[in-house]
Formats: sequence, C-alpha cells, structure tokens
Amino acid sequence: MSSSDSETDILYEVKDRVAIISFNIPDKLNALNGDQYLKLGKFIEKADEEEDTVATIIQSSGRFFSAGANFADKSMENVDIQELFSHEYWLQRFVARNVWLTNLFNDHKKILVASVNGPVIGLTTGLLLLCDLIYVNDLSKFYLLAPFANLGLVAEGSSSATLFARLGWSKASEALLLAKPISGEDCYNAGLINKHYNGKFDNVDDFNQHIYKELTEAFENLHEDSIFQNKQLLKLSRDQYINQANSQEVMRGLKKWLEGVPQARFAQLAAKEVKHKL
Ligand code: CO8
Repeated sequence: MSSSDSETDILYEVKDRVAIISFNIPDKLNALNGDQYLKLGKFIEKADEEEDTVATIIQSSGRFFSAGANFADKSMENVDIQELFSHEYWLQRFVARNVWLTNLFNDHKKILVASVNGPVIGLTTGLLLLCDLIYVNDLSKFYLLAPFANLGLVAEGSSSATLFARLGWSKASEALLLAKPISGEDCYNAGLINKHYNGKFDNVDDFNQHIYKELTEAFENLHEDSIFQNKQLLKLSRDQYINQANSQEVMRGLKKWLEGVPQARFAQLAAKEVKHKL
C-alpha cells in the first residue's frame, strides 16, 4: 500500500452495529497528509450519522497506529514560498482543519473506540485521546509521542487538555514540555488504556477482529439510547476545557506556522537531520 493510493489509504465499512475506520498506509507508518486527515474527518462524520450503529472503531495496520502528520505532504511541494508563510494558507490548511477534526472527534455521538496496534504520534495522539475506549495489543510496543516542541509547534487536537486529564500533570508536562514519549506501561498505569493483551495477537487483523468481537459482546444487551445519553452526560464535564484548548491551540499554532519554524523543522525531519526522543 502506497501513501499516494487515495482509494485504499483509509477504509470505511459498517459491520452490523459498528462503523470501522482503518488506517491502511503501513509503509509510511500510517502518517496522514492534509487530504487524509480531511478524509478521516469525513468518515467520522459519516459514522456519526449512521442510523444503526452503536460504536465507531478506529483501527490500523502495520507496526504503528499512526505516525501523525506526513512530513512529506506532496500538496505542499508546488506551493509558492510566499503562500507558505501566509495567513490565507495556514488558516485553511491548519486552523480550520484542526478545529473541525478535533470537534468531530470530541462531539462524536457513538462510542468511539481505538484498537491500537502500535505507537501513536502528533495530531493523531490528540485524536486518540478523544476516544472513549482504548485497547492496546502490546503495551511494550506502544507509546504516545506529542513531539510538538521538537517541531516548533504547540499541542494539537486538544492534547494540552486531554494529556493533563487522562495522564495527569506530571506526565503531560513530560510529554509536552520535554517532547518525551510516554510508555505503554505509564499510559496503562495512568488509566488511559482500558485493556491490553500482552502482545497475544501476532497478526494485526486478528487483534482488530478480537476487539470488534469483545466490544459488540459488551454492548449487546444494553439500551442504545441510554448509552448515547450517558456519553452526552460524560461529555458535559469535559467539553468546556477541551473546546477551550482546541481554540487556544490553533491560535498559538498559527503563529508558529507564520514564523516559519515548523516548515523548517519538518524539512529537517524528512532529511533525518532532526530526530525524536524515543
Ligand atoms: N510522515 C511521512 N513519512 C513518515 C512519517 C511521517 N510523519 N513517519 C514515518 N514515515 C515514513 C518514513 O519516512 C519511512 O519511509 P521510507 O521507508 O519510504 O523511508 C517509513 O515511514 C518508516 O519510518 P522510519 O524508517 O523512520 O521508521 P523508524 O521505526 O526508524 O522510526 C519514527 C519511526 C520514530 C516514527 C520516525 O519515522 C519519525 O520520527 N517519524 C516522524 C513522526 C512525526 O514527527 N510526525 C509528525 C508529528 S506532528 C503532527 O502530527 C502535527 C503537525 C501538524 C501539521 C499540519 C500540516 C498541514
């Protein structure tokens, strides 16, 4: 699977009462370019509007859940240099997209489930942290990395709020102030991960199928409307800080793109002149 194959890069299917969204770019560790994040958002919208589903699973393939934004996004190659430092470009490509995507994840009506086969980085970390239930195959192969400080950026996807809420002050500081990965074990101990399987599944498809089965059994006899209403109630106490973080993050992020630091850091990352702490 090549990252340029727009037919199969992200897949969508409805299986009985579950919508399943699958990242399918294993050769690029499921890093997503601008169009692919847009496609992900449209699939989340579609899943939200499904009449007969109770849950939406986001799953992946290969050894990473997602390596975040694609640092070699081809759509940026032919952009005029002045445009690459303009409000017009970044308001559309960054501010609007991040606010929209983060809101879609946060406001999703169904049970939002992540079936996690490997590490998660960058903007996708923010999106993962907005999922209701998180299942990990192998804790020892999982970490989350919010490397924004290493890229001249600031937190995205409301991760400044959700890292704090789900991992605590100290781990959130390590993640965002020092751009350090947070290990699977630390995430599990902090209560972020609902369940892990000690790497029991050698094959990612077997793992994803198992999560589907376990989840459908778990909600089988429950009253659907009560599930949806309880989700709305749970959201009441967190909406305010998540929405506030979303708007603050994009305003600060926009400034960084206009200064030009992330553009330079992304080029260095692609040339392997900058590395992340692992
Ligand atoms: N973008 C594009 N390609 C990637 C990415 C990425 N983010 N990550 C990995 N790949 C590719 C590699 O280039 C490589 O491809 P190839 O085989 O063709 O050379 C393949 O995936 C395998 O990667 P590695 O060989 O590097 O695998 P390693 O196991 O050695 O390292 C790492 C894995 C640590 C994940 C390393 O690949 C890495 O550091 N990747 C970059 C991660 C990153 O910084 N992501 C961006 C985070 S920031 C973010 O998500 C929000 C930014 C907002 C942007 C908005 C723009 C409009």
